[in-house]
Amino acid sequence: MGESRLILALDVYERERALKIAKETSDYLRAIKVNWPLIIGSGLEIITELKERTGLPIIADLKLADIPNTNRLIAGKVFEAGADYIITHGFVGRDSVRAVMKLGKTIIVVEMSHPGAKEFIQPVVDKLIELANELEPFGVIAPATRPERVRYIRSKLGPGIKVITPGVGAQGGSAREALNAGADYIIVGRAIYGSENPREAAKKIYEEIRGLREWS
Ligand code: OMP
Repeated sequence: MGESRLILALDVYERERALKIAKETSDYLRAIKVNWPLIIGSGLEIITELKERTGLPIIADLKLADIPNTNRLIAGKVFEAGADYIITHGFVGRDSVRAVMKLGKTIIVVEMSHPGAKEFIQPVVDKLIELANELEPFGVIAPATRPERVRYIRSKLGPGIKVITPGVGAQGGSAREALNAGADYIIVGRAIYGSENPREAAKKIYEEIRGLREWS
């Protein structure tokens, strides 16, 4: 990925709106993350189209959590559409994660950003970190809403594995704090696409974090 450390979560339904926002903000982005809302609203081809129009890498955030064969069937089509990375859950086990990793670059969810993540995910974070260290994916997801957890996860994780943190802005997390805690990239959705001027919103975050040092 290029120089910026900002990833846009493009969680809108409509193709036209998605393409417009992507075009307006692309100068400030490292990658675009596509989740179910956009895929359901605009079809899988939106991945191909966003990639062609912006030249940016596309992260398909499907949070896969199925048996290896189903994960493989889904991931195959999504990589074929042009996705550069897929986000998958780790709690389903090594075999399910390996099925995705065989097909392309993978990001494993280690700890989620919402309050409910404390119920079931946080108690098994050490095991998910262990899984990531063993399988060596491109990166892991950690919560920008809890910088102390980002710091903990970074400290236990192999240096070659990127830490990617959603939860900045609408969920209350700070871009600067997440990066200072060891995140490599931040994910921002509503604070950009929901703003009056998405380009200005992206630029503001880009400029806020530009001077912070790279961790890995
Ligand atoms: P905003 O809260 O609007 O900035 O969007 C955050 C984006 O990151 C959404 O696409 C979420 O689905 C995603 N996300 C989280 O918010 N929390 C997580 O723990 C994991 C993700 C993700 O995997 O990207």
